[in-house]
Amino acid sequence: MKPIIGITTSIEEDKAVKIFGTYVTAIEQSGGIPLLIPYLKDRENLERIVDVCHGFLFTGGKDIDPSYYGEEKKDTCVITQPLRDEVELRLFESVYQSNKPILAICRGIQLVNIALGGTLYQDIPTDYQTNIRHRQEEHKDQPSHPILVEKGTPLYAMQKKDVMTGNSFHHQAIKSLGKGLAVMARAEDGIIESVFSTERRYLRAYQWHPERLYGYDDNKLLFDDFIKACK
Ligand SMILES: [Mn+2]
Repeated sequence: MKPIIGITTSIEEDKAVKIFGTYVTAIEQSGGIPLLIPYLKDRENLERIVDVCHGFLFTGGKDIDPSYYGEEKKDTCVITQPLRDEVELRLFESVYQSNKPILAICRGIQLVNIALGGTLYQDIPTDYQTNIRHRQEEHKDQPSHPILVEKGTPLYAMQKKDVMTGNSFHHQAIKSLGKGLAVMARAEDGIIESVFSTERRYLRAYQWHPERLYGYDDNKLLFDDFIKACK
């Protein structure tokens, strides 16, 4: 039976629900049934979605309000979406408790880290010394900076290589790690590009967008591996 995968969406100021179709396609291509999760006010409704789905994809998007990790919002922090923050953090809490598989991408890795008590660099160009452009000028479907995979991690077991090519369109990144998270990969400047949970069945998070890089390395494997874990 194909697993149903709950996908978080961007909840805009005007209440519009948006998502890049690339996430939906990637889930379907790897054998899952995508189900978009809108803004739900009622906690019990969200709980029912957690019951129904077999796995969850936390997607990319705008910055998360720094008050969730105890910091004042700096001017460099871009737009925040209070409704989305509220839904996703509540959803994460419930999914994490359920021990169902989690895949998190871009904003997703940041959300997972914050939900588990970690912090972020609010703006890499001003808060971190680096020569790497984490907000690439190349097209989103093109790779830009290398991803250094750490040996002995699930990502290494999957890819069997030390270096992958990643795309990069983030201006924030993990500063201190959340509870139970371990690093799987970094950029050459030390910025964390991937983590996994040592305390849960399956929680893998990537700062780059594998769903847009199927022609490079085996990025599709990251989705195949997730769907396999959801069965
Ligand atoms: Mn990057």
